[in-house]
Amino acid sequence: MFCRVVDNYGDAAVCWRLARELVARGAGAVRLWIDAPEVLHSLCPAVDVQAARQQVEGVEILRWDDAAIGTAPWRGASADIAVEGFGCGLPETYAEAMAVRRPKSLWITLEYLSAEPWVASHHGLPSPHPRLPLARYFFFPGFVAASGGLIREAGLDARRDAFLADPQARNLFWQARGFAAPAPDAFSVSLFGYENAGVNGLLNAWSVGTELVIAALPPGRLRPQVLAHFGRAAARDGDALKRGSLEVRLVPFLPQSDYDELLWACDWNFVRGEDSFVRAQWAARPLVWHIYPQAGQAHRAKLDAFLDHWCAGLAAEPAAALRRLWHAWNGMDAALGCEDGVGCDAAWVALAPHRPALASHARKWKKELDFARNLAEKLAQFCADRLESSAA
Ligand code: TRH
Repeated sequence: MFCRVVDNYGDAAVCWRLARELVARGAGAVRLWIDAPEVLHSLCPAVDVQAARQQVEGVEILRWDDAAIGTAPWRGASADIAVEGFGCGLPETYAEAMAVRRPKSLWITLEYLSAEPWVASHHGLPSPHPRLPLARYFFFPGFVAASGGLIREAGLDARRDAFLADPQARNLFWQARGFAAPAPDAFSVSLFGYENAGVNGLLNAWSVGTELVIAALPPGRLRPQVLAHFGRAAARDGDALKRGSLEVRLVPFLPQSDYDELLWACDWNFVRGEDSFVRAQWAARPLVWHIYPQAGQAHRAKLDAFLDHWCAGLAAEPAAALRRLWHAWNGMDAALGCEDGVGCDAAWVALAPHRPALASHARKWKKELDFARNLAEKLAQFCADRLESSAA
């Protein structure tokens, strides 16, 4: 598996999750080439940022740089399957080694997750290499049976259920980050996103309500704006910022598995990108997605396509309230020609009466996704079928 970190955590997060999942499912030995092991280290502290080569959780991790490519152990001995994460390309020498290998090896281009209808017809299509005689295919994650599915490890539900059934586990989660567990009648929310003009409105709405709102804020691109909202230039993990009915808790950046616990510990989750977006769905809680902005506003169709799926079967009013909040949070307001010209504060207030309906729908949505086959399983099967037919 090859991974180049373009920005943020998502590229590394998805490749790392898939690599571990393939190992856990016994799909074979997995070697992950990554150009920024320091990003992986943030997600998994056991990863040594200095090591050129290491074994973590059953995955062989190699630093991907030009020098390493020149002396790579796979020269002339490429793997059965090469997975290219998010169109990052494969090293030329590697592709050449794949082309002459017998039996032939397979090149999988792992694409971005989307709920758009075209995914079903594009998933699994061949993508002939312009120069080399290589079998290369697109693999699209997705929410429908005809897509590549979603990454989910075996035992995730059991881990979540055990956490939720054990109040002590919840207490320990908060205490380890320097806070007491929120009172049972408080509303807790996690706040992971990019810079966002809507955050002031949201914080205002939470601070003037009658219910106590606990917002857990990890470090990152949104944090400076939240600090500015409280008139703070700097703050540290473990600090709490309070105004009216709102308490913002500055939580540290958590290892990936602990981030799941944050999602489970909160009533609602604001997430972004790709991997946190999927994990919030497995958490079976309502979510607000800050989608990764794309050139030409291409992300807007992607966001609406997902909303269409998520809201299917949901009553019209909660669906409209949720749609309005997602649009406001993503800046898809009247100024951009979108019908929902409300700010996040008004959108949140309008949504409040629908929270119980949205919470129960989130559980229903998660159950529906349970029927979708796991991405790692689908990928392994897809590759086995192609390798078998090329050998025949
Ligand atoms: O970080 P992201 O925004 O990632 C991306 C990249 O921008 C990428 O270029 C783009 O292609 C992709 O989005 C769509 O968001 P994402 O995908 O949610 O990845 C964040 C990961 O960080 C996810 O695995 C959850 C994890 N995480 C932790 O492990 N601990 C934490 O405390 C937090 C807040 C997140």
